[in-house]
Amino acid sequence: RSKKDWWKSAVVYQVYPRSFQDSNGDGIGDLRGILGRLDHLQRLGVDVIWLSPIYRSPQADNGYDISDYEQIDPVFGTFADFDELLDGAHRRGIKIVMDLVVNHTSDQHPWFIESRSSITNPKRDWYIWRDPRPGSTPGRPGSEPTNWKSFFSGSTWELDTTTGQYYLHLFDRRQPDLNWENDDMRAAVYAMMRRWLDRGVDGFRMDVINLISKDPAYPDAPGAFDSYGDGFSFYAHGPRLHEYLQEMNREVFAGRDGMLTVGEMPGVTTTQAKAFTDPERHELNMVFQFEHVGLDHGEGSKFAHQPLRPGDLAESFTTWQDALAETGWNSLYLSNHDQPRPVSRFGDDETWWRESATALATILHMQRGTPYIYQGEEIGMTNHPFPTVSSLRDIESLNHLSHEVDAGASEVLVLRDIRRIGRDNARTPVQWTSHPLAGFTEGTPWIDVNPNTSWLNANAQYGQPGSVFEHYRSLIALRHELPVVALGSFRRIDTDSRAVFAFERRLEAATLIVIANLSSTNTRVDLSDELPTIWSSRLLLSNWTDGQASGQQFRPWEARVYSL
Ligand code: ISL
Ligand code: CA
Repeated sequence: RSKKDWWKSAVVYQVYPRSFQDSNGDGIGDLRGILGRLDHLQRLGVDVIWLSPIYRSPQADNGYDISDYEQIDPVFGTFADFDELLDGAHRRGIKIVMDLVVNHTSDQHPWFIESRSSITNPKRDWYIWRDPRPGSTPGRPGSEPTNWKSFFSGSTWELDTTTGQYYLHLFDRRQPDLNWENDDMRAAVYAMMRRWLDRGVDGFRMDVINLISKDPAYPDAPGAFDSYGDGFSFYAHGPRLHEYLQEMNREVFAGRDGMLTVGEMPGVTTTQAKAFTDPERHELNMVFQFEHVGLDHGEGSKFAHQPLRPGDLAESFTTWQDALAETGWNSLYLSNHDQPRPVSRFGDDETWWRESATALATILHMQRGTPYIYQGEEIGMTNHPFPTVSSLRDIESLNHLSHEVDAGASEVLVLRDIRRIGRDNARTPVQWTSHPLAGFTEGTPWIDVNPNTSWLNANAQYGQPGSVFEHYRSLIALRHELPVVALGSFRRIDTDSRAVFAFERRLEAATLIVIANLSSTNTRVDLSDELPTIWSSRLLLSNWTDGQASGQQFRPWEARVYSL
């Protein structure tokens, strides 16, 4: 195994600091809280922590709105706390990768405060300013420079009355987009990144990095005049994206070994992902693609629902495994801080909670690529039954709610959609204990704890054979022990059932066969043509731990890994 490509055999764990562990009773997770839980991560066996933003921020989008890239937000702690955490992680052999949010800043960042102060300010061009549409009344819907719809509802443009121009914000109006066309701005970002690497961090997860280069013509999206249209094809994957990533490589990463880079790329295609992660091009180690987390999105909005069909998930995973088989590298994930909980979304969190959580983990961790575990996923945390709109915290959900209600929708129905797909599902506190506050805080948590912490918590799972936690631990250990898990080739094996995901992994003399029943009913798996002797092969791992695995009969969500 080459040391240079260490990240190919690594498992990454995402910490969303606000919801991980509070150490001082203010109800908000913090750096000292993470420090106190490093034993959990070491026990799980992960190699890397990806730390969601801890920089100074007004917290409009929980830290994805940064007002100072080089300070720690006081709510999370101090630089002394940060250095202690970095050191504590490194002493345990765990690296730390920082979140890098440079498509936009907070509107409270000094760069933006300067930029908005006058048209002639030297930082004016660090953001994206445009005149109102000619002949329109500035401030009125329809006078925005383009008709693009924001990720967080409404227009992507906000009128700034100081100068009468609009600024672009693909996300909330408090998250103005940086202008990557500006050389000085890019140089400032690279210098900031170098200072973090000098401090000892091990790489970056780059927030919406495929949005930093926009179509310089700023065309309208096709669509009705008075409603906002989908401008994605104009603001994503712009003409200079590859150039910027290569420049960043030269300016920031050249001469530094052992770094990990992963670019978050909503809407990225397999062809594009292959190019971004082709080592010859010196851009990124891997990207987060979004295909499988869009399978249940309806037309036009994530809040519109389209039920998953059996086999959809397996088909999508297979597409990506096949596409990046020769060139490039996949990241693998079931969830993150923007997604609902996978056991509730893809599994069966009522009848087959443990079985479906472990089956989903098995099919993910047995693929080729670098797996990412989102905090709480390793104990099978579920969606939260948000009872009322007052229990919601997420800016995306709250903006969506107010836009829909203004447009005449029923609050009850909007809340139903948010409960299913909203980001707050991922953001309830990690459930460490059975105490009503889950061991997360001794104060008032900033967002409610899921009441199921009474039985669903880490303490109840440590050392318990077959628990979700112990299953994740086994999967990670298997990846570290057997090079075939991280590096082997992937080949899907067809069976006659849509609910079954079966595949082969192969590296030199080693062959693994993974078979999972991704449904809540008993299923027969017929492999008599392809692998007639499979049922007498060595069973390496199973999520039904009763030792009763019986050949081709698969019980609900039964997942097995055989070694040939
Ligand atoms: O959450 C999503 C689904 O609605 C995504 O569209 C998400 O907004 C997109 O993946 C970008 O996410 C990243 O940038 C956002 C931030 O709010 C997210 O938390 C972050 O992961 C803006 O910085
Ligand atoms: Ca705290």
